[in-house]
Amino acid sequence: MALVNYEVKDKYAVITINRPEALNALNSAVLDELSAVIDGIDVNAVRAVILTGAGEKSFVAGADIGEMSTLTKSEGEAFGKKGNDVFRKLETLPVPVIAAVNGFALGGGCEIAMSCDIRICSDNAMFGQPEVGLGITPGFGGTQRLARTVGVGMAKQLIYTAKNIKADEALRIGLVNAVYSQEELMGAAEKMAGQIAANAPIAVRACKKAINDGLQTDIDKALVIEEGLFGSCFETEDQKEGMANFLRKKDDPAKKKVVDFKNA
Ligand code: CO8
Repeated sequence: MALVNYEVKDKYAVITINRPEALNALNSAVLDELSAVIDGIDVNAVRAVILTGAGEKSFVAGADIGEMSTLTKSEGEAFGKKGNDVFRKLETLPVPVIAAVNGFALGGGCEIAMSCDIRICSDNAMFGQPEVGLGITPGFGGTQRLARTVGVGMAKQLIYTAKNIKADEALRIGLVNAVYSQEELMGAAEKMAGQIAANAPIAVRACKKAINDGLQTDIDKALVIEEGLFGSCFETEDQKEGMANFLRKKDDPAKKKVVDFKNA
């Protein structure tokens, strides 16, 4: 059975980490399969992606502690790089990725969620970076992305204390955007993916690139990045049709229609 399932649903897709007997812990085999699944996404057909975990209990309970327990220094570095490379692929995937966190998101689980554009979770979700309690640092980007996501002080508190937090606290500190019941979570993720997929895909992709690339540089360079991507939209059919539709609507509300963006 696949360790990572991939299902295309209309204009969005769902990736499910499928190792429920180990609470979807990330071993090398899972990371390899996830990497191959991400490589295989047709970002011209798929306009948004949802990442979730199999089973009722866990999104991803971390990197595989059994596999890590015997690593040498160089093997540890290589394992960290393997995870970082896969998570970076997810972060830089041209289309938005929504993490639907359906339970434990600990260590590498919290880290993979932070590589996604948007996080929503179920009310049984639990987040944390327990690594220092295991004698290691967060090694799949946690020391970098947690501070960028929730601020330096809160990130340091979570990482140094290794204390897990529940969904309501994750919402309070801005680690997730919304909390749903377990039953409602996937529906909410799919609704959001559908809303994203209904918008002009080239513009959505340009927004992701502008936000991600802009955050890595100073504001003056960031605004130049935005200007370039904004300008590039004017070469698209979707810009012409999107704006023409607005102007038609203004003239005559009866002409209002939902634009079927062509990704062109
Ligand atoms: N790795 C391997 N197996 C795991 C993991 C894990 N992270 N988490 C759970 N499992 C397995 C358990 O061993 C158990 O297997 P088995 O049935 O064969 O004994 C099965 O999943 C079910 O788990 P539990 O029986 O423990 O379930 P509970 O409901 O009692 O507890 C918990 C759930 C609280 C989530 C508990 O399983 C737990 O604490 N898991 C570990 C969580 C953790 O510490 N995660 C962080 C790991 S470190 C990490 O992610 C570092 C990332 C960067 C690595 C960089 C490398 C260089």
